[in-house]
Amino acid sequence: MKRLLALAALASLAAAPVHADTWKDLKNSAKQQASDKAAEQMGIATPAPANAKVYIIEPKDGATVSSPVKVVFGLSGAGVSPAGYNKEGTGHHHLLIDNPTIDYTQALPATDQIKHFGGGQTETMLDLKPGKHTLQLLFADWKHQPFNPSVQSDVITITVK
Ligand SMILES: [Cu+2]
Repeated sequence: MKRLLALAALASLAAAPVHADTWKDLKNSAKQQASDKAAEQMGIATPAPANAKVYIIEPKDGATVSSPVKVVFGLSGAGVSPAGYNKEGTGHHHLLIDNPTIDYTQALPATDQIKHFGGGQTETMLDLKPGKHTLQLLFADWKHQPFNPSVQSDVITITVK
């Protein structure tokens, strides 16, 4: 009887390697999902990718432009992923219009002054009223929360005719 049990144990051990990778993958993906959920609920900031920089390629600071304004987003030292997709070293762009107040410990709300580009877009056409406006890029993680330290561009000022 003891011997049979030992044999059965051996047989299950022998069968194990076939499924080991799948099991490990399942376990890792379950672990990842749990930690993603915890990070989201607790508002844990993702460490900024080393050397990540965002900058506004277009329009130039001080430019006079007409609406809609083409805004082109520049990024180096990191990649772009759609929102909701937690891939290390990536995030998505947010455009801050006319200096909204930002809570860096929370997911960014979507407002008239805080535009999300969760599809992974790297440029946009922006409707702006005539007058002076400021623009700034803020790069944030998969859950729309700014990185720690935050990755943001200089503030530029433009005049819309
Ligand atoms: Cu977002």
